[in-house]
Amino acid sequence: MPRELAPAELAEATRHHLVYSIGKTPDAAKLSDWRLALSRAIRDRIVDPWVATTRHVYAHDLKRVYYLSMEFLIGRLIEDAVNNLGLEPAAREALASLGVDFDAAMLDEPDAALGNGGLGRLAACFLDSMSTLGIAAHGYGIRYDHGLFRQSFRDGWQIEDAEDWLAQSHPWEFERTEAVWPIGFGGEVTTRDGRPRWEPAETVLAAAYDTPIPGWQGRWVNTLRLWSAKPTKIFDLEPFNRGDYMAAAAPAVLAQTISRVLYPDDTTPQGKELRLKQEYFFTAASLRDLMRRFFSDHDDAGLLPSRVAIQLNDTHPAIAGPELVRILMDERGLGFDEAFAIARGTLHYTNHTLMPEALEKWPAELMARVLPRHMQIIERMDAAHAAEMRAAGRPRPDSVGCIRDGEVRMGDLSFIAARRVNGVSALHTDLMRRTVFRDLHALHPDRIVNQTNGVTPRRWLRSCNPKLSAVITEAAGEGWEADLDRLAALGPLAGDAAFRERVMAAKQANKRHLADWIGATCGLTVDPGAMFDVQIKRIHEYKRQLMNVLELAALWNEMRRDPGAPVPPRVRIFGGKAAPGYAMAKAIIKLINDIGRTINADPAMKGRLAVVYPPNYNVTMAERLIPAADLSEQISTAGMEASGTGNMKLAMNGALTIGTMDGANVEIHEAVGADNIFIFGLDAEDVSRLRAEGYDPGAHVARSGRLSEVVAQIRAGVFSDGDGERHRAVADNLTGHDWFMVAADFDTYWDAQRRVDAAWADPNGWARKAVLNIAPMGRFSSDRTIRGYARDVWQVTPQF
Ligand code: GL2
Repeated sequence: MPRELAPAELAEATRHHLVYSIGKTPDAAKLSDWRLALSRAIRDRIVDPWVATTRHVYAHDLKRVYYLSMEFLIGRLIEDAVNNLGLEPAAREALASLGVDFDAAMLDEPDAALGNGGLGRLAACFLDSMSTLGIAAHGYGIRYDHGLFRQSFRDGWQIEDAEDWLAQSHPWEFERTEAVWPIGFGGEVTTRDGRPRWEPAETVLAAAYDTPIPGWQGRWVNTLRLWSAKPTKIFDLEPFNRGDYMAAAAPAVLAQTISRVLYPDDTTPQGKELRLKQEYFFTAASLRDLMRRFFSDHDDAGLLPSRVAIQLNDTHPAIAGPELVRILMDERGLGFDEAFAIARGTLHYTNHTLMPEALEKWPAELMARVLPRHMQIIERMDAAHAAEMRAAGRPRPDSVGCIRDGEVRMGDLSFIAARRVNGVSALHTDLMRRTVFRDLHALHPDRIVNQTNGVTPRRWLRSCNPKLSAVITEAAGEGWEADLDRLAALGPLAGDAAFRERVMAAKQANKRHLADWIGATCGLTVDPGAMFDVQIKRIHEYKRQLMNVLELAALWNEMRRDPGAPVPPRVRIFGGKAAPGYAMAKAIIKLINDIGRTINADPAMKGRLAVVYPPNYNVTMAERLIPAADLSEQISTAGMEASGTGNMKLAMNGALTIGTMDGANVEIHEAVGADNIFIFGLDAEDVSRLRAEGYDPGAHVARSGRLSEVVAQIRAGVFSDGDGERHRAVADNLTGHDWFMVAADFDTYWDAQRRVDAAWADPNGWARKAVLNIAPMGRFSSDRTIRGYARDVWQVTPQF
């Protein structure tokens, strides 16, 4: 733990940075200047332990973990730094002495939204845990100029605008001008001195920017290294001198395009060639970087698997397999067999979704054109794998292979190039073995392992929910933030009325705070005494926000029919973005907003039912909503949500889950017990059976009076100013196709919601359930997950 810092000392350091790093005087400084100055002052506190960590790793030659991910949804780093270094009291006092509002300064930092959703946020939680546990790790990714788009609503439709997190200087990073790698694309493969030689047609530079990642109490500091694309030449002098400035700048513009934007789509391979280039760009730069580090103190490439573990976060960095083989063969002179064996001892692959459209595939023609040498190596790896299987008496079925039907299959490539392949929840891993990877699993029965996801309790409990954290500290003692199993101490207190009251008082305070924010930002008055019912995640058909809003409309119908019915007041809150190209998800957003507007405008619903959908859901908004949630909606079609992590964050903060037996809900159900969760609907086997039998959504709609009524209202334009056409695509899809089985689950969802109502009517019982949700959450700390990876996948020993 770094030396204690007195508020006066931090205030002085902040003032110093304001003047000498930011170039402003206190009288002229704006909030963002103060925030940048404070960030610099805090960053100074991280550098010494960062250097010490690096020295320790070198001195002990610790095995290193490299986490390669296209996405790191890290949010505001000032919060992690203040929180993990225990600086909040000092920083609060220091800023107060300078006349600056600490909370406003914290919120002033723009979210680094370098990810889409769960996959990217998981990577951020893992960074925090790897530093907290003392694992020698680097995160490697892309320093996108523009992170995930900014969402607003116009007439209830989603509008996207470019996000601009780098508009102000980013105070946490260090540019490393010495760490620059040329990355090639295209061209051809020739032979020189008997060795294949790739001569790319086009080259860009990958320039490194390092962000230190301090763990809990700042004992260990790892590095997140993000790559930015730069041109090899700033501009072409010849056209410039001719006065053709556009032509002079063109090569630079093209190069910079590679790290310009994050693809706002996390389920389908997009933008083809540029996306493939992005993937190769950061993977190749990362491999060169880590291989340089490895060879700086080892001569024997054969040692790589014992010194280095590389984790591929989904298939996006899957080109790491052929790239590593290429480096070992073409640059280090190893034979193919040896190179392939080394790669297969070093690489590991995490699968994050079973949706077939998300397992990346590239046209073989594109791969051969952009990465000709890699295409040769992929063919060779694939042939070697087939030969190996034949020799072992287990010939491959036709369903296996990296190149099939003119496409390169990154899922198969990742699998055959990896030492371990893991799923992200028990159910998901089981389904991986039985469905998408069934044949590969039969060939390699030991390769697939499970590592259920987790979330960092430092950010998702301690920092976002200080009130509940204080109650937990009273019950479990100091230090639970790095030892979350200690929450178990809360279990026996569920029966203690005074304790329950303290937990619920924290919840109530958080709800009041959120209600104020909703009033200020959405112009809606909501009652903090109502149940806050929250569904926050990317908008996707499989996540079934549609089912939620249809039930909401049905509830409205019921409440209007029977105004005296004892329905507890609810505020239903949505948060989430739809991929810009995903028309159905955008149509669902519009429907939510239309139904919400209709309900909110009904005077009879005042104080009884309200709908809130604040635009631009992001990490910071999640930190507001989660501590204030009573009910957590986790209602995906069973078998579709690989794990979910919002489900964990919400339960950890005392929200009760209404959900299907999907992803990590299954394990949450097991942990909290059937009495403390509202499970409903088809399970994964029911879903596949029903699909196989021939699912008829129209029949389900017809059988459900409530659902039919809502569908008829949608078609009649009840929610759309009489315009029956507006939501036709959604209604037609529901009655005619409904791949995600909203109609089949609707009635059991309705029933589960009424069980929720009944439970809410008993405040003591609800509070007890809330405590019994928090108590077993140690299991969903990302520290537990990372210990699992360390032991079962990477074979490294955490230092703490
Ligand atoms: C996801 C899964 O959909 C989600 O269930 C899982 O929790 C996360 C992290 O493992 O990964 N896969 C994916 O592509 N995104 C996810 O959130 N974006």
